[in-house]
Amino acid sequence: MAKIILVNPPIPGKNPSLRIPCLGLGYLAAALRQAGLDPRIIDSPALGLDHGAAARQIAGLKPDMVGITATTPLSDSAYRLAKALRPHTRWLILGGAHPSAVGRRIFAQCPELDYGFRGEAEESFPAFAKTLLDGKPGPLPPGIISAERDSPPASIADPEKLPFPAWDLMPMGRYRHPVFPGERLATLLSSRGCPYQCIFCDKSVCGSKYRPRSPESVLAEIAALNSKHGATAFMFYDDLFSSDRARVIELCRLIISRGLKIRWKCECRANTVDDELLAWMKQAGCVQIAFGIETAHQRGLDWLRKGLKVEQVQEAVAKTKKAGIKVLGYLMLGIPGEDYDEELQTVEFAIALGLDYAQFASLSPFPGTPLYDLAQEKGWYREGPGPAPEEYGDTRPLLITDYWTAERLRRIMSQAYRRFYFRPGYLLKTALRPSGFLDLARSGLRLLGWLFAQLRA
Ligand code: B12
Ligand code: SF4
Repeated sequence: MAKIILVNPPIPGKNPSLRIPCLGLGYLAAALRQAGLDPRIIDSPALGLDHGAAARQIAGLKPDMVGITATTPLSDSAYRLAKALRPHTRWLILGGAHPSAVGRRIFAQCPELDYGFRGEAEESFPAFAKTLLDGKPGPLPPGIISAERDSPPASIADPEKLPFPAWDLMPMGRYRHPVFPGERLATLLSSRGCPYQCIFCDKSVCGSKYRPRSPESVLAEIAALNSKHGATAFMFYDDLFSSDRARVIELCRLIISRGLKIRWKCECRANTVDDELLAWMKQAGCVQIAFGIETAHQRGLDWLRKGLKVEQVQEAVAKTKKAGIKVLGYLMLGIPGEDYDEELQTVEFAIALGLDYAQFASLSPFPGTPLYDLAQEKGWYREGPGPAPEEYGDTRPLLITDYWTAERLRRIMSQAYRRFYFRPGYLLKTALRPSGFLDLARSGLRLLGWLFAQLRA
């Protein structure tokens, strides 16, 4: 049978602290299999493969088709791999957030590609892949782009109808996350899509329509991951996990009544949690919630079109902590209209909220976002290495204004991390937690390494 290899490209440069399953490839592989094809997944970051090793391994499999996935920070890495694999496969296709956002521009950047895919691929790609493998490419279905033809992103009407991701094709023993040290990890999407309009968010793949799955289907997926793959730690990566509170409460009720001993984390908007919901989540094993807090300033939140009030953030964090669930805050620095002192106030705000973890990022104009269009219009768009420890890839978009120069961004970023993580109170609290000392040593050393690199730069 024809061989299809789906590839998550290597992450060049920084060694990320997380190894997260590539759900998009898992979903796509399951759909290809359902269509009678025989896909394999090579998850290069999880397997620790660099470009040479990944290319050798894939070429050695003598693939008929190679499908590579790429976000924008990993697009250069994906192109590099595509160029290396060109002589070794008949069909070379790129999907994921990057082609979904930039469309046909991928062919100018990488003429070696045969096709690209925009949007959710499970429904339209498998039949098209069959026609390619049969040597008779049919009409191009929704989502498929070529150097000559664009297409709007394809969309799945009802994610409930999709087969579960092909976990058996993924290196399940290799994934890890600092919140769940030593545990088998799986990720889930219990819904897709989000109607909010945050200026920095790229919704080119999953779109603006919220499409929930039923609690029963999500529970069946958790139970299968637990019994067949030994997963005890779960991370929900929905854009809008908690917006339908009745659905989440029902899922929690099902997890509890099934007696599943699992721990999980999710991402929530601050305007969607309340005491009752949080109590259910805690009882069902939720150990961490991540909130997009972004900034301490209402003016900044409004500029980002976040649709949130500072008070809602304060309330959500306080309620989550009261429920006994840890809080991770995502914060953005380098917002136009906010100056250095105001960004320092954002760092103090993160401390005052009592966040357990904070992830600072520089505001980035990813293609596919309203911020990208604005950055192009104002001449703010640059590309370069990300100025924070978790920002990797060679071509990360940066927002460089007259005020937010690359040097100023680098300074505020390293000051934010130093201030938040190297406080005596924080160090002591972390060291006193069970397994906290190990966590602290691991993440502290990584952060220290990064901070030294900043000082040397
Ligand atoms: C989970 C997640 C992560 C995880 C893991 C990523 C992974 N390996 O999957 C972690 C935490 C590591 C992460 C990190 C980052 N992420 Co992230 N992440 C997500 C999130 C929330 C879900 C990903 C997902 O599972 N999507 C659902 C599946 C169904 O979609 P998919 O993966 O794109 O795959 C579908 C299609 O694209 C297509 N497809 C994909 N590959 C292929 C290949 C072929 C051949 C074909 C035909 C089709 C195809 O079919 C799939 C099935 O429908 C998305 C938001 C979102 N809703 O997608 C952001 C998102 C992908 N992340 C984003 C960003 C910006 C980042 C970071 C840069 C943030 C940072 N800290 O700096 C880093 C960089 C990551 C990287 N490796 O490049 C952006 C990407 C924007 C862009 N244009 O690149 C997104 C879209 C968030 C947003 N809304 O703006 N992320
Ligand atoms: S950042 Fe979150 S809430 Fe805002 S549009 Fe994107 S997915 Fe929706």
